Amino acid sequence: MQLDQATIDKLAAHLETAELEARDVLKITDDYPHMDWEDAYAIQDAIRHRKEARGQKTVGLKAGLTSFAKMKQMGVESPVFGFVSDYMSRQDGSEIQISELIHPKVEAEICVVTKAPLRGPGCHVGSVMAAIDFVLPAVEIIDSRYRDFKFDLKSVVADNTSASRFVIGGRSRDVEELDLRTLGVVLEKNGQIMAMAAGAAVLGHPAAAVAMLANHLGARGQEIPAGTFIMTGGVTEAIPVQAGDNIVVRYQDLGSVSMRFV
Ligand code: OOG
Ligand code: MG
Repeated sequence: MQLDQATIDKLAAHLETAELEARDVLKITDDYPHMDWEDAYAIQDAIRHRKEARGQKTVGLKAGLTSFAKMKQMGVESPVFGFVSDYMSRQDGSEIQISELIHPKVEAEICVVTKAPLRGPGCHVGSVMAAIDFVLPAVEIIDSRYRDFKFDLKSVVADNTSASRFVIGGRSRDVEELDLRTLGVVLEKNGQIMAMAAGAAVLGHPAAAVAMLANHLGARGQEIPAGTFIMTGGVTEAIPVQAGDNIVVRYQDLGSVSMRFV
């Protein structure tokens, strides 16, 4: 740790206020170039505590920057982890208010819900597959609080990995019915195909993102409890959206997820 608790709390308030007021800020490593990974996750944890103290429930965990397309788009080379809260959830087919956001982008994600706890170190695709209750599709709406989506990994971790909204839709399936690696995903904006990929785009296998998350938490003495909703990360690059845009993502064997930005 390089930062003291007062600075961690101050940066958490700074970033969470930017989120809640839909205002962009400069990346925090500009002012705190020596902050380390522990500081970055401590700031994210402090944001989570602020939300939970307000009664907002943490309803899922997310892995981000898990596909090559996303890493390339953002110019970074390792995954990051964050959380989603109840107030970020929107119904399939609903309208999403652009005025509450800064510069949103959509991401197509393959998600799982666990039926057994997962604890690293040593978690691998096999242990994750055994712990998956079911698979379901979701679209994440990310909205970095940093100006022009310009950040480094520590800044984005502190900013809860740009978490902002998410829409679960389609239909859930037992994991035995699917091949998560070849599961195809087509992302359309206003009827036009913008991007497509298969599950293997995510670290070779979406379950590998969950294993990484379990190992990351294990290193901090934490686990993924049974019954956790986990987003494994965008399979393609993220697509910017504006008011008036219609998004439909079609998932092989899992139906589709859609929303309209207003
Ligand atoms: C960071 C969050 C990335 C994903 O699925 O890759 C993410 C960002 O790109 O702003 O959620
Ligand atoms: Mg994401």
